[in-house]
Amino acid sequence: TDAAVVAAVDLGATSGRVMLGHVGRAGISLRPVARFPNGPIRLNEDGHPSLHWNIVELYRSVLAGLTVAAAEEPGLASIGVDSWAVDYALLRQGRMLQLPYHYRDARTLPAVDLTHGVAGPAELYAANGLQFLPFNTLYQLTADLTAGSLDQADRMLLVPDLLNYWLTGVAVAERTNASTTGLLNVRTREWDEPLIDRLGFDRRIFPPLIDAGTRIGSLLPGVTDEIGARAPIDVTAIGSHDTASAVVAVPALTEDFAYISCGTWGLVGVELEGPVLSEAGRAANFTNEGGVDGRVRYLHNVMGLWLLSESIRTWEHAGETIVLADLLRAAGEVTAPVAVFDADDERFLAPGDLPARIRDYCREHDLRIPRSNAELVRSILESLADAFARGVEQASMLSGKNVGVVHLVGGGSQNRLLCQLTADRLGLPVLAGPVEATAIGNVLVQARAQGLVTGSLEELRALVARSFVPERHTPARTLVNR
Ligand code: LRH
Repeated sequence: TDAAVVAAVDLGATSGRVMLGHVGRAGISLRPVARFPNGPIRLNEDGHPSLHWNIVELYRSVLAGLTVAAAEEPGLASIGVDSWAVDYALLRQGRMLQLPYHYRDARTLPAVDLTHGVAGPAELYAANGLQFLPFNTLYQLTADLTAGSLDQADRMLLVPDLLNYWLTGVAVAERTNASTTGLLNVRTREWDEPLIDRLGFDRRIFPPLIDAGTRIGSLLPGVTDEIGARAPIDVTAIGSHDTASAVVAVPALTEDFAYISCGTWGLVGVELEGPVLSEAGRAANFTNEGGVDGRVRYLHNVMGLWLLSESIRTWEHAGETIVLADLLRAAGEVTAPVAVFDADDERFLAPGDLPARIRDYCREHDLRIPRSNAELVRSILESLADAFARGVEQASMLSGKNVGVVHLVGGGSQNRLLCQLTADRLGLPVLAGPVEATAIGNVLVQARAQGLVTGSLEELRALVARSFVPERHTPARTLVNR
């Protein structure tokens, strides 16, 4: 045959999906077979609220999606799993010890200081090349260590690795996602054992590393049976960090591109052949995450559509009925100048009343306080566009890479206002889409592993550009004054 069918399991922090991907020389097509919500579940821990992922329910949704996939495509060749980064489960003899924590849980705040008491930020950056985010896995593991829960564990599996383990029985760590732990050495891309030892973790809990494109195993008989497949299906390692898969599917046709992968987070940066470990890059909080084919994702985390979704959740919780399309239209019609706030401010990280925190920020910084939902949304979009533009400019300056075009992929690419505001602030064209970049990147790396497409990331991207033509946002002639 000249077309392979593979299934991409793509789990985001607000929703998950299972997609069937057909890939051949002619192009790629995607078909969603299941979509399901995801979000934190609040539990009580000894009088303290704690935030977790309902990973078992997620796994049930994944199996239900794979059941549909197997029924629709009896020839399904392979499955690949990606998710948000940094979060993990602890296991003992294959048994999960507790529900994974959500990276927005507050337990990491004291853990950051504890960790930095052992290894300071500059030293960590030299070892792992990662931007500082209070929820990087190494801080979470320090929290587990202090809580005593690490003693019992003999394995740590990041979320996609955990699902792969449940699907196949094989426990491995895929490198792109492992690079977000802070425990992978940025030069060797191996577990940094001296650092692991110093932080007091047991080396043996970290599974063997594998690269995207490697076959992990095949579905366990029980799983094959449960999803109604006729024969065991391969599970293939893909860029299991969702952002790594999204960057694979950036439909770039030239070298001079930057990307913004915009979903819950806005990941803004460039792709490089090697890391940049400069002090200026550390000060700007730029990260060197591992990409597919050994590339480096040199990027910065911007708070992203979380600002919008958490505001909407707040309003709905207060009894308002929100229609997203109407809200965005009203935001587009706001003519009064709105506040541009720092979308990176850490106060926006935790769940809860976001509009109140934005208003507080504006009050503290003598900015105009948004007076309606529409003004607040406009303020969010202007602030995101501003942060995106700064991110692209910094990525280019810090890496020396020339940027002539910006690709905005992921859910945010559907937000025309956001794309246009970003183009205006940058004075560069913004090419929007594909929306499902992450699933496409997941599908492509599986298809390449199955031998159905060949070539470099550049060739894969050309294939994406042919199948999903992006929408062009040309910058307004007058540059916005920042
Ligand atoms: C985006 C993402 C991002 C990480 C964050 C935890 O979904 O993976 O790259 O920083 O979630």
